[in-house]
Amino acid sequence: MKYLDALIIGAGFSGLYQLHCLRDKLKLNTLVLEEGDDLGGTWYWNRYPGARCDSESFTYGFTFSKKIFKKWTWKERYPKQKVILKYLKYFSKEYNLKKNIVFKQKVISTQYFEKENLWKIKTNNMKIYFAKYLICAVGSLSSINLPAIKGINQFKGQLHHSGRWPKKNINFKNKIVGQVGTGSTGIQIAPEIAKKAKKLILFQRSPNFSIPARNRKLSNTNIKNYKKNFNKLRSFLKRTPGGHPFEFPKKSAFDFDEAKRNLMYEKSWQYGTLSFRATFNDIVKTIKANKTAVKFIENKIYSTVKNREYAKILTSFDHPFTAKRPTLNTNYYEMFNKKNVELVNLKENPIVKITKKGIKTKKNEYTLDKIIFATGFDALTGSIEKLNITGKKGIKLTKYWKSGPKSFLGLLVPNFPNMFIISGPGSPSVLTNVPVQIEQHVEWITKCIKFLENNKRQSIESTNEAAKKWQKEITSSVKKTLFMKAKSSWYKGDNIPGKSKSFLPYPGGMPKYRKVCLKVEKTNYKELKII
Ligand code: N01
Repeated sequence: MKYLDALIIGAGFSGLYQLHCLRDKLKLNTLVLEEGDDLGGTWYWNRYPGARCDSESFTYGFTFSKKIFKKWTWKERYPKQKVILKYLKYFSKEYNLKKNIVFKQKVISTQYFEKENLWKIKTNNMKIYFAKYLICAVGSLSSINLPAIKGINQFKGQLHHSGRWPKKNINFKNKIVGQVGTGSTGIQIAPEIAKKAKKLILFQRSPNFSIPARNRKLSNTNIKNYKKNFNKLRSFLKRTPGGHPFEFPKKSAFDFDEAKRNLMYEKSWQYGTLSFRATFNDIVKTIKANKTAVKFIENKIYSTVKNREYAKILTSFDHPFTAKRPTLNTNYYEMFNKKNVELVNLKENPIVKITKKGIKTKKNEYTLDKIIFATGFDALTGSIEKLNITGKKGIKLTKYWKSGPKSFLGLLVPNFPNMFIISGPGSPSVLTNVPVQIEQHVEWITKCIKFLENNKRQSIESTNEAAKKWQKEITSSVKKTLFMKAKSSWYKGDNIPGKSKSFLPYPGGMPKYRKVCLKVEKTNYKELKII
């Protein structure tokens, strides 16, 4: 049994920075519990072939310290999973963080004791910790979604989910591989498997929009420049809605004739990055402008994929561009020109079951050596709910969130005092370049705890009114976007059977969100319940 000031769950970007802030700045007795056997969070688990971040490397890290920023060198435009892990290890070493992290500790329950004002945290090793502050730094995309397809346990070959990829190398040579899922992950894995496997059969339910990443090595001049411009970059990333290094222009798609518009799309297409959506200011706002981007992307797919039937399947979009998370790719569409790649349209030919030998669809049976599920996550709420959290008066978080997550700013939840969530539901989180959001959350939490400690307060908690008001803000913000036009999207919880259907992240953009958070802090958290 151990008594702590603060206990953090998760040793990814957010847990590591939070540990540094609470332990080194506030001098609190702080500990991190981590399920994995090393740090890294999302980047520890997602070690599938082709795993790479699609934010540009020099923006995908901490910016609170010039020294930390400058000492580390990103060598490619987009960092590989292994490189991100190295970066986090570098960060951890700089602040000697590992000494306050306990690995292989899966939290199985957490409970708040009102009289003692303590959280009790239990792990799978039956270790028990008590802490005044509980910080959930468990990541928005950590709880995997392995669909409950009939017969899934029958398969005799190897079956893997991208989000729990084994450490041991998987050999695809001379193998027939089935892959289910074509989101950001699936689009990265497939071209890598296709390079090695005898055959890759890709099972697509809905096509995703994908823009060429155009990864490359950074030149010495690139590296020198991004380091030199640290101050500018840091303030720029704080100004943009998604914490990315691009802004939306003033120009509408209709300020230009079709020929000029397509030239501008072409320029963005050749440039790569997630900034394609910011070619014009109205792509993400109006269906009419959005359709011009969709048409351009469809034409690109038709001009790349030689098999007309495949091109048709890959362009059978059921949502506007950006209504679901757009993806970046390296040779994804080109891959369909390989002889060893087959595309199955699950919309016309759905999976019926998984058998001992492979996947049986309505029309065929596919014999496979391996099945890869790139089927995503129980996003934003899944990893928090798995902590089995009980708040005041025995209130269970899972029950409290049954009809949708309720929180204030995604940071605090009514009835769960002194519990903070980093990048949780109700915050911009997955709609941003995540480290930018994480940094803002960690700093807000640190200042809040400092306020409580300096003023000798016991606890802070969101009121029901504050959480309701915030939910209204999310609902009204999302109306100004195209997100709700997607028939089915994990942003709305559609991918998990039985999950409540509400828009999960805050869609109003980082600058607006930052302003609200700052106001709460500057007014001494007066709309919250402080004891
Ligand atoms: O997961 P997804 P992901 N039968 O949910 C399909 C981040 N990320 O792991 O669209 C058949 O997006 C599903 O089909 P549909 C990023 O934020 C970042 O790819 O629901 N298919 C879809 O095709 C991203 O958005 C990076 O019809 C089923 C796929 O599986 C988020 O993580 C890299 C199915 C799931 O796509 C999640 O991405 C990777 C079923 N039963 C991820 N169930 C980078 O930074 C689901 N699908 C680069």
